[in-house]
Amino acid sequence: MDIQAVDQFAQQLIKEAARRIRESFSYDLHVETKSSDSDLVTNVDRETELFFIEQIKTFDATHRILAEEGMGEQVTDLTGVVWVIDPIDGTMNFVKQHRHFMISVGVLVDGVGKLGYIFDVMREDLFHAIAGVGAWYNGTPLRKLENLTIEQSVIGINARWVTENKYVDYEQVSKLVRTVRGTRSYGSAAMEIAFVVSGKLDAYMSMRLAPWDIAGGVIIANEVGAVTSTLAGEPVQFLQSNTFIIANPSIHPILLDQYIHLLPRD
Ligand code: 2AM
Ligand code: CA
Ligand code: CA
Ligand code: CA
Repeated sequence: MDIQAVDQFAQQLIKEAARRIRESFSYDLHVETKSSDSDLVTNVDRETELFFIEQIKTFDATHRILAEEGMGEQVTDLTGVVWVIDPIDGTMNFVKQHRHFMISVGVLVDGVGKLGYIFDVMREDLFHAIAGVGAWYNGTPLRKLENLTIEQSVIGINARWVTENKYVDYEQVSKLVRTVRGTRSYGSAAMEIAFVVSGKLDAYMSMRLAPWDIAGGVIIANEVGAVTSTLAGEPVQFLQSNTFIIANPSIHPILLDQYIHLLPRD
């Protein structure tokens, strides 16, 4: 695969998809719920995903696409070139706030992340990386993350973490919330990951994320030294949903060892 050519194509494609999403505000949005009242999808999520699939297949018919709304083919292995795409990450923000939603794209070759993109559709801000080459924010190189303490950290965390839940001991998380400098919750996993790789947040954690929420971000994270794993400290997988944490390397082990105590699962 010609990485430079795919990178150029991907950047143009993402910007064009974003332009179409911005235009969609001028026509009717059809909002439906999926697994629950908080799990939303719109015609624009689906249309954007279809646009990606058509354009990628025209670029190279051998490339496969794993995307949230399932408009592509079934992808059950990662051989060859696989694009892992979330056409709109933060659909609730898209519907309610008309901002704070991302396009997230990761390009894998034989299961290894090669190109990663997170694009803020309304701000037209691009975070991207080429594995082994570097990572950029709107063309400016992102720097390696600097060490800091838990007390100096600002952490992306959802309010559910400090209520009773089936994943973690919430009293330990409450202790973390009282220890850190601040907490934030943005409602788009890709946006929070983009903030960690650019040092605007020092960690972000989620009890359940799918491959398309994290693929682009994990590839960018590797280039700046941000550590990604499941909450059990295992490597993240691109074919299944799991718990997720991304953090500055100086606090990742402390978060897992001292503050995130997984509850036994049946
Ligand atoms: P989405 O907007 O693409 O659905 C919201 O807190 C974040 O979690 C968003 O990034 C959202 O992505 C993601 N999310 C929402 N529901 C989810 C689910 N059932 N499984 C995994 N991720 C989910
Ligand atoms: Ca969704
Ligand atoms: Ca998502
Ligand atoms: Ca989505």
